[in-house]
Amino acid sequence: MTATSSTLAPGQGFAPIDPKLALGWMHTARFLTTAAQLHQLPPVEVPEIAFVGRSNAGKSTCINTLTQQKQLAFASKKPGRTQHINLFALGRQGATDAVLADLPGYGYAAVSRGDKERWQRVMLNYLMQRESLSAVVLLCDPRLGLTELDEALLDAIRPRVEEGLKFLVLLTKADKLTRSEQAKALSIMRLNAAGGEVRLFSALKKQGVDEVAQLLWHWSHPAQPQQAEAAAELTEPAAPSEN
Ligand SMILES: Nc1nc2c(ncn2[C@@H]2O[C@H](COP(=O)(O)OP(=O)(O)O)[C@@H](O)[C@H]2O)c(=O)[nH]1
Ligand SMILES: [Mg+2]
Repeated sequence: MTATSSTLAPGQGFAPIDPKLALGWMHTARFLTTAAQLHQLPPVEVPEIAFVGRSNAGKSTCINTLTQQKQLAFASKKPGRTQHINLFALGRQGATDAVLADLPGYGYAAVSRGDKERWQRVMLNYLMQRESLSAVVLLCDPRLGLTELDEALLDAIRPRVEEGLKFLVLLTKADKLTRSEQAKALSIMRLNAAGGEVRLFSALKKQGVDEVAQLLWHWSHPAQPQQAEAAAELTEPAAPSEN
């Protein structure tokens, strides 16, 4: 069984942690607050991980699967909340150590043009200005590929990715692709997700769940992997000296 050792891409440099720890951490997610505008969101002192993607990409299903809670992201479906940014706290009660942000899905055909433009503005403002934002997870149905709005989002976050914002593209509904289609979708997306991670995800088959939980855990607990890396370096042979 190699699920744990194969979970992280080569070169990522994370010491694997017990997937149960990461999944247990994700399971602590609870509703924190909701806001229609960036300035209505409370400041957050811990890493914030935003989930974004076009409507129907599988975002609610992904959040519910990762947190192992049937209803969590569907809270966003309550009337009046679909156009909101919803925050969920992670970590032990009273010791929140990260926040998930569920952003409005974009591109939904039945929405008026004015509403679409407002959502886009809220989303782009959030992605460009939110101080606590430390990671973005972009959900993409690989059968549709990146849409114009996905591309606009990539353009908006690119400068922040260059400054250290973590970025992950999840290719959702992977169960609908054959193995060779999965491999093709991965390599195409790796070309487009400059500097970001790309993973296959299936809520139906639970594909990628452990892996993504571990990645988000590492991103939100940067001190631990550094310690693990430092420990690993001590056991590596020293670089050759000049003379
Ligand atoms: N086959 C399959 N269908 C999925 C998966 N994830 C989501 N879906 C379906 O895709 C549709 C949209 O999912 P939803 O999570 O509501 O998308 P959202 O609009 O991005 O929040 C629903 O019918 C889901 O059942 C998956 O991993 N596999
Ligand atoms: Mg949804």
